Amino acid sequence: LTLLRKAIHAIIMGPPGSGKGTVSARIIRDFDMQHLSSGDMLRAEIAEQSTYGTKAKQFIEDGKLVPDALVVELVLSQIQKIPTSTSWLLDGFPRTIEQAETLSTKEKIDCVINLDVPFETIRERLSGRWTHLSSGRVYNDGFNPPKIPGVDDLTGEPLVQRDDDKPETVQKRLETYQLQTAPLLDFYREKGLLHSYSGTKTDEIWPKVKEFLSTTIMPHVNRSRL
Ligand code: G5P
Ligand code: MG
Repeated sequence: LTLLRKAIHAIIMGPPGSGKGTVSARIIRDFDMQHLSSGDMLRAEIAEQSTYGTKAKQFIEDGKLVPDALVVELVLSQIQKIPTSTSWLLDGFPRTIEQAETLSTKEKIDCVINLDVPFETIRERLSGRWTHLSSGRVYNDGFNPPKIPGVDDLTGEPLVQRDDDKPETVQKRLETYQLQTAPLLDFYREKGLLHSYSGTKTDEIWPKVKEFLSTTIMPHVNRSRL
């Protein structure tokens, strides 16, 4: 089966805890796309104690954004490693108008998926989140618990609670989002790229995202369930 298809460049946006990681995992399961999460990249840099990581750590712990120059360099260098024929999905980047403008000078963006989830729902969720740091896989006590508590399903490695999931840091992250990232919605709406999905449950949002993407990208054969 050979199909002529063009690589798609997509962005997934939404407040902290809106389900970007969860929806991204479903997207890459069902579609041929590479997932690039700026948060996962930064946490990997911190774990390696690299120069980037050392600079970024305190901002993340304070619920603030890491400076634009640092994140832009990190994310663009990862995008440049992806073959031009491969579709990609950016998660958590861009997060400021300046980041979006720099990105648009380097890469063409085809669509922006926005997860519009109420802050109240988010505060509840993040207190029960468990993360496998090296892969970025996320679990939740109620919603999708790991098979064995505290252990990643695929690797058997331990799960951790992110340092920035403390309630006071979550509140700060939501404020940062409102102030610095929400204005991006208009930026992409004006370009006609924004596809926004509102709800309190990923299982209700996901079928709509999937339907939209199916009009743009070929799903994997026989894997499009769940
Ligand atoms: P991150 O890593 O990008 P955030 O804050 O944008 O972090 P986060 O917290 O990773 O976003 P998410 O990916 O949107 O959230 O959500 P998720 O992990 O999939 O879901 C959250 C929880 O809810 C999980 O436990 C999941 O299982 C559960 N869940 C999902 N759906 C449901 C549901 O329907 N029901 C229930 N009950 N639960 C559900 O960025 C971290 C930091 O890095 C820096 C910043 O400091 C940032 O704060 N950073 C940047 N700084 C500057 N510029 C950038 N571009 C930066 N990118 C990262
Ligand atoms: Mg995430």
